[in-house]
Amino acid sequence: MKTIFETIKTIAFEIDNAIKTSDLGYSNSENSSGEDQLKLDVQSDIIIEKAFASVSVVKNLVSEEKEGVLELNDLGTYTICYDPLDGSSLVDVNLSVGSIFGIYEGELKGSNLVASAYVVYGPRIELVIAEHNQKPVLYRAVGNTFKEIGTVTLGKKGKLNAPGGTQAHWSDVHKKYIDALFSDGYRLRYSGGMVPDLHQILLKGGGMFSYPGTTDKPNGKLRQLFEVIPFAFMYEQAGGQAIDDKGMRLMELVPSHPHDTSPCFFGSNSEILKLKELYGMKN
Ligand code: P6P
Repeated sequence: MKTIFETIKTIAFEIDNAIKTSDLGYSNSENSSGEDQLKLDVQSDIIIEKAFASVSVVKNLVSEEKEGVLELNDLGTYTICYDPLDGSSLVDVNLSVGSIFGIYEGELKGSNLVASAYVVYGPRIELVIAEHNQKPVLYRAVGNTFKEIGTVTLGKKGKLNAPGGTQAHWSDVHKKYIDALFSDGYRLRYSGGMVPDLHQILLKGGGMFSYPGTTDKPNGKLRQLFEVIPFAFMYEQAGGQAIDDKGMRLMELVPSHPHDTSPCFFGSNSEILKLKELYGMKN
């Protein structure tokens, strides 16, 4: 596992350099979710694939930018599901973006997640790694290495509200929930980049990030294997919760297809409790 984390550190510097030096135009292709691919999406995906090709414990790769499962090492142990550059369209307005990694052993489902990691490409490059039975650990790039900063913990209640999805397509109960948070004094913090938006709530010690099912996207937008489950693990290990719109832990998801999505709520305990109350979920 250490080799995987060290490889992610190398990947982080290479993708950060690509962000700063590459062409921001669109490639003439789409990803598996039918989204136009930026050249930077494709380039970041290639960087990651090349980096893990030489890591013997990595058996397979599943990428947001590719359809199926890429077999790397038959004798490997782990499958890494990743979003190489989440929120890449924000690069051309100079906002932060990120890479997300879910490390699985065996069948690709939440309960088989062994560890997760994400990188934030912002004013600084930051990396957070979560493993079982310990708090997530924050690292910060200093020169050409990563310095360990400390652990990440969510408090009981926060002040930040990151409401995703098109508001015109929210359900009445979801609008009621979001309005209740704002009436309680929460501040809007939403950039449209899942990684920096969730990173901010983690580092500020609490709040709610939501991307619900909507009338235009009933199963939400965020992908289970390489966005939702890795961050669900992060939030649970930090002392918070991560559930879907039925109240099920996102760590219990069993995708039927590598690109399946799920409605998702990530938050500290107070915000999740209020969600369950308003949505009428069993506690
Ligand atoms: P919306 C970026 O495209 C992304 O996949 C996530 O990073 C982000 O949280 C979400 O979509 C934003 O979606 O519909 O709120 O613009």
